[in-house]
Amino acid sequence: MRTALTTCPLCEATCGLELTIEGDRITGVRGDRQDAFSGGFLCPKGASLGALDSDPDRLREPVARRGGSFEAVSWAEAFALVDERLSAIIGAHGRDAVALYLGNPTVHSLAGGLYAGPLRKAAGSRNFFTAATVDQMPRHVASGLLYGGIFTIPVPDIDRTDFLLLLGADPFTSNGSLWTVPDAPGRLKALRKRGGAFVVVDPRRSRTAAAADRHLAIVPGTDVFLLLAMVNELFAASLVDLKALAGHVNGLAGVRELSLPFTPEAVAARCGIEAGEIRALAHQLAAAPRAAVYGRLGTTTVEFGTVASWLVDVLNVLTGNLDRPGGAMFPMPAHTRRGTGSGKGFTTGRWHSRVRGLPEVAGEFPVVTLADEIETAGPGQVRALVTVAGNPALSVPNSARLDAALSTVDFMVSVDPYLNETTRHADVILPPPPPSRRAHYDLAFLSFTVRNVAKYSRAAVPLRPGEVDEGEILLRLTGIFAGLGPDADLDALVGLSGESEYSREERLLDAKLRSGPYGLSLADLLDRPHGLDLGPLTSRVPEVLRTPSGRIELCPEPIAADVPRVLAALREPVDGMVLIGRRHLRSNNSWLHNVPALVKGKQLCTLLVNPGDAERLGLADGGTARVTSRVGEVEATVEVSADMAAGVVSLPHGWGHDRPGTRLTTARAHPGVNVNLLTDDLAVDPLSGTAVLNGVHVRVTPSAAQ
Ligand SMILES: Nc1nc2c(c(=O)[nH]1)N[C@H]1C(S)=C(S)[C@@H](COP(=O)(O)OP(=O)(O)OC[C@H]3O[C@@H](n4cnc5c(=O)[nH]c(N)nc54)[C@H](O)[C@@H]3O)O[C@H]1N2
Ligand SMILES: Nc1nc2c(c(=O)[nH]1)N[C@H]1C(S)=C(S)[C@@H](COP(=O)(O)OP(=O)(O)OC[C@H]3O[C@@H](n4cnc5c(=O)[nH]c(N)nc54)[C@H](O)[C@@H]3O)O[C@H]1N2
Ligand code: SF4
Ligand SMILES: [Mo]
Repeated sequence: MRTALTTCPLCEATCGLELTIEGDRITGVRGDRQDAFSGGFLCPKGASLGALDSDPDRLREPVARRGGSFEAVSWAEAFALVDERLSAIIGAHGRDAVALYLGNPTVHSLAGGLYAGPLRKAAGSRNFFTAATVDQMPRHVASGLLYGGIFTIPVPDIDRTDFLLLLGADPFTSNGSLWTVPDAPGRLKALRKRGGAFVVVDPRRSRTAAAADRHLAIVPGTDVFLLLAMVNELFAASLVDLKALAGHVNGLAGVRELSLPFTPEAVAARCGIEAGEIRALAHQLAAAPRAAVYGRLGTTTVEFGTVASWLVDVLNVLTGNLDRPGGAMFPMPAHTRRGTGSGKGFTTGRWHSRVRGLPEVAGEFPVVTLADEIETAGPGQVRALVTVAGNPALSVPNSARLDAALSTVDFMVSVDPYLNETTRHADVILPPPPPSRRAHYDLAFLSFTVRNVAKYSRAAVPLRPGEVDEGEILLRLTGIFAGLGPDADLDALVGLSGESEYSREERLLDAKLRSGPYGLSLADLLDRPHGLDLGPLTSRVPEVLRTPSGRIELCPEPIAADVPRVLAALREPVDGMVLIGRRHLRSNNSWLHNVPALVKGKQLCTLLVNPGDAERLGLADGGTARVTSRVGEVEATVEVSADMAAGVVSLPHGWGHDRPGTRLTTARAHPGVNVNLLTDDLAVDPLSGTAVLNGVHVRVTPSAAQ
């Protein structure tokens, strides 16, 4: 029995873990009290990492479809098959005939962080999709336009702020997103304890809203109006004060102009928030010594996701809170280079999707159009698919259609540890080893931390015979795409030569750290297994900017051009029920439902309905409701809850584990229903191509089966 330190790879909070290891199994998980960043915080998901790690349903070797079922094959056979089939399809139909989907856990692994780029480049296909377009792409577009870099994303400096306005985010449950903030609940409580306050805007009284100083139950999809009205009020009441940013911002007058029609009175009824309340909120934000506005899924996966994401930062700029301690700040990760203060800027639409003509954004197409590209014949049709760490059959809108489309591709390969709703369509599944047997450094999430920190952990347990590291799997696929076959020189693929005591990933990370702002090396991190604290966030404007002007472009043209659409929507009449999503502390997207400890007890996948609506619609707690949208219908268990605003129902995503042909023993016994049978693949935020997952029009009736 021994202990090993690592970082939890499950959500974005990057909690330090102390694992108890017996033989080669994790038999205990504790929060690492000495972790330089998380200080011992742990949630139920992290606590069950051992069960997840040794899940008997996890694939231990590659499988290939033979006839109607999957058979184990050797790695050599698996890669040879992938090479043969992908090369043939590329040879006959070109590179765009192979689509890639990279799912959420890609950004939670060092291998994914290092090799997704080379893989994508070698694939050379325009049919490139990721989870970003069912998640945060509006945030990237807003940052690209404002600052010139899509990863230039400010995070609330939670430990030093006096006031936080959180919209469409539930960090008590999600533990933060694009905001790496281990123990978000503890830090929010500490904010109140030192005399600060936080306000939550959410159609549901989430756990975060329940703990807040104030909860504003907004109508789904209307944050954009609320935020514009706050901007309007800041100008009207002469509360705009850029402070230190004054010499660094273009477009202030344009922003004022855009906000003019959106007075608090004009938006109040549409948002379900009184004009006086909106004014008070703007004044509270302006008056706070140090404050930050933050928006997440409820502001991104909505009809006006990009405009709303932009407005979050506009409010931070107008109140002088961007880039100052206690405001919304830009972290300085140890593995990225310092900026130069200007750059090429950011554009979208450099090419367009074949079927729907949707613009490319950050080199990808909206994943809502993957089914179109598979189904529609003609040159450039998608005939093969590679999925890495993704379960789009559950995660993507109108998933009945996508699920059917997946069964028609000529060849599909999935890098995934499970035979699940998506990978059941694959011809070959390549399973990576479990978390205990891989090294960890958070290339993605260490860029959004509330303090500058760095931490590297080697694998807690060596690979078992026959296991292949995820880095090697991804590079073998890269070699195949590059036309070098399954046995390419993997070091050469990533520009390495010669011998080293370090692994390939360690060498690449070491190089990044050495050219980073702190001049660290891998050895420095190996010396600090609990992580290295590099201090509080510091101001980075203008160095962080990559706009051609070297200034913050506060009123970018593409955004200004979308505001008339916002104004038109403000004037549209609205009625009927709308559907929103939610998360649960014991669930993580689509793939933790096979862990018994996380699904036991009260059912997690329920339709939350406000008591008044339940009575009016004839729905009983524990009964079944039929929910119908433009694209489909589901029958869901009703949970009557005063937490829901009237007219709004909520279903979580990632459920619907009742599909045949999966190997998910526990999840199948707790299937839930798939909310993405209701969400609409035609509904997107046009600037980012991001799906509208919150604010879906539905009809709710008692189930006939009742
Ligand atoms: N209606 C609705 N839909 C949503 C959302 C919503 O709020 N509402 N949320 C959206 C968001 S924010 C996201 S991020 C997406 C997530 O959706 P996806 O990108 O599809 O990701 P997951 O559901 O997390 O599925 C993860 C997959 O990766 C596999 N996996 C786990 N660990 C590893 C690993 O280490 N390596 C590899 N190769 N595979 C691994 C799992 O078995 C699983 O198949 O869902 C989106 N869909
Ligand atoms: N436990 C757990 N943690 C997770 C995940 C998980 O599945 N489970 N997933 C991870 C991933 S991939 C992500 S992207 C993050 C997401 O992180 P968050 O965005 O913090 O997570 P959500 O719980 O989806 O919070 C979104 C909130 O927006 C509200 N909302 C819905 N529509 C609207 C709207 O129109 N306006 C406003 N203002 N609010 C609205 C919902 O009621 C919900 O409370 O969480 C990450 N962490
Ligand atoms: S909060 Fe996130 S990172 Fe921390 S233990 Fe839970 S799942 Fe892991
Ligand atoms: Mo996400």
